[in-house]
Amino acid sequence: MNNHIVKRYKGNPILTKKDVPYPVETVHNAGVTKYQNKYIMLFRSHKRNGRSIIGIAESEDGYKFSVHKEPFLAPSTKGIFAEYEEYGVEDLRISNIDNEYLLTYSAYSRHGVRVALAKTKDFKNVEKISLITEADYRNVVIFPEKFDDGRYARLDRPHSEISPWSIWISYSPDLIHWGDSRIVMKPVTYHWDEMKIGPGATPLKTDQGWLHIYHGVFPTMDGAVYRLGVALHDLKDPAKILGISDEWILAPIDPWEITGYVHNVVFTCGAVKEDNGTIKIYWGGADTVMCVGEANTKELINLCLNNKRNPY
Ligand code: BMA
Repeated sequence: MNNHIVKRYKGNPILTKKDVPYPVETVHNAGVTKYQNKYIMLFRSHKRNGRSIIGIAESEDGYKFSVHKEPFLAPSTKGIFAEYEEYGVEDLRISNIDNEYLLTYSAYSRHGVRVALAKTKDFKNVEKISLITEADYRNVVIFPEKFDDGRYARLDRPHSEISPWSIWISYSPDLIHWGDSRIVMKPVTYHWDEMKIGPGATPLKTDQGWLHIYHGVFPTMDGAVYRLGVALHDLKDPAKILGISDEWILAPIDPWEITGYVHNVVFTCGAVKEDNGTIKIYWGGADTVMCVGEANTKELINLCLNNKRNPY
């Protein structure tokens, strides 16, 4: 077993609703990045009507975060975004590319769930750019670099009856028009991720490939269990998977991961690669609180390469 792969921070949970200066019921599924030597966390909160907004917190050390007075991103009230964000905005990811921060998040409405793209340069002013999927898509992570052909690449998770909840890749010349899509990995039957998988944290560049920490779900008599796994994608051709760890790297164990708004959930939208060979992984516990843990980059790569499961 590899329970030690992610070393949980002793001070978990690092952010809860008590830390938020406006009324919310949860603090979870946050995108995290570094900006001007600080850690920025864009976290999701359920309001008391059950719909979600995105708040912002910052930190000097990646553990102790303070929350800004006002939410960072909320459903639009006019224009095209208003129609598709009516039921809330969720699970934001951050990708730092060309001195801009790309923000992708789920937009819920009566038409289903789509993914929207916004941009910021300073985490103060945000511009909503475009809705970049139809329904039913979630979990878009954009690789933080353009590829040789000058295109952006993203992982996402469409849903269909025939091939449920798998991870796909698509490309774009301009971040708005996406295509050339293909599947990269699927859930595996009677495996910890057999029910569904989806992109998690924005992929991290290493000298051996792009590390992608994703979530996998197993159905039980007591509902679904959300865990985290790791895959390594080719540096030049991210559609090519070099290896996927057969074992999960994180499962709900702490009390605030086992019980909460939705029990038995660890769910990531962000991880930060440090200069000392470690990765800080941030995850929502039971859709209620934010947690952090540290993994060793080499160990994660070894898991992908030496103890593989097939992509599908
Ligand atoms: C998924 C999403 C996530 C959530 C998870 C567990 O389908 O809604 O935002 O963390 O379920 O409830």
